[in-house]
Amino acid sequence: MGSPTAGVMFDRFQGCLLGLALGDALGAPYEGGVLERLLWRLVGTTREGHMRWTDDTQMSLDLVDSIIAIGAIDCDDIAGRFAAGYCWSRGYGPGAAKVLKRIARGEDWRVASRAVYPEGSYGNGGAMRSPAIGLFLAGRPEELSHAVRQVSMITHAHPMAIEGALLVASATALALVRPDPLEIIARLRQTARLDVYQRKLLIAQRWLTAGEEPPARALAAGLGNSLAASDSCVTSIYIALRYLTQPFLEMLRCVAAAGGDVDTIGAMAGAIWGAANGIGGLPEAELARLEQRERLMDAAKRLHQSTRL
Ligand code: AR6
Ligand code: MG
Repeated sequence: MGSPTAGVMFDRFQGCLLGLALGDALGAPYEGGVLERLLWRLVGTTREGHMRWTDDTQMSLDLVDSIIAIGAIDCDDIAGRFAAGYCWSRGYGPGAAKVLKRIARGEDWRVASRAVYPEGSYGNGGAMRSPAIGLFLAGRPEELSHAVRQVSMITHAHPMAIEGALLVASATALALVRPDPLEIIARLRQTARLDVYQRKLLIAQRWLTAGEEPPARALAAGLGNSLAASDSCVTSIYIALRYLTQPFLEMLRCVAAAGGDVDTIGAMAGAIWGAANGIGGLPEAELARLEQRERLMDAAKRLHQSTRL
């Protein structure tokens, strides 16, 4: 199998960012308790009638805009863009919202990121934006690992958040060039260091190898579905790989059935699925209802141009 051409890569970059935004926007109505769902019914649609996405997509766009502007990973610039992009109605996690408000007031991100939790946040907020780094540094695993760590630290300095972000970024980078589920999961098992990730990746590998899909409840119990990175990153990776050759909306049905942090699990799974299948694989009717579709497509185009892929 030869390397994908630049045209195929371009299609996959767009698939990744649009897949992330679509998984996010389609998952958002299912997230949280009764109050959160009621609130999303009020703010989840734009004036033009388009589906809004949440902080997952906003922070991914902030990150891509920074990479395009600088041509490299610059955490001070990224932190400034994260803070400027903050908007309460995008559903940011409570800890992340506080960190971003501190940065907006002029606090150094190195201080702000430890202000809420001294060991840093272990939420999945570092992982949900990491597919963009997977695209930018695909094929360069050492640079990827370093960049993911740095960018996660801006808001999510906890080792669990950082390793979750690395796994999601690596899965994206691997799906982009060689979308073979068993190969990807084997490579991720070599990457994982923390016990919780080693254990969950082994479960995911067994399920993928056996070709069996556990009932939604067993999936959530085995891999997790909460907003902790250790409870949603492997879940997203497993679902994306399990459904890699099936329709995008079938994959999202599985995400919704597993429950919990549906928008972020949908965003991460959507990004990995999209990196493998390209924008052509995404459902047209849903894409047409997505807010700022042109902006996302343009960001993917310019991010692709900034690489040699
Ligand atoms: N100690 C105790 N609790 C913690 C810690 C810690 N070190 N770290 C995180 N938590 P946050 P996110 C708990 O706020 O990861 C949005 O919908 C704590 O309850 O950093 O950016 C996003 O789209 C904290 O509020 O948010 C994601 O789906 C929570 O974990 C999701 O929320 C989340 O950490 C998480 O976003
Ligand atoms: Mg979200």
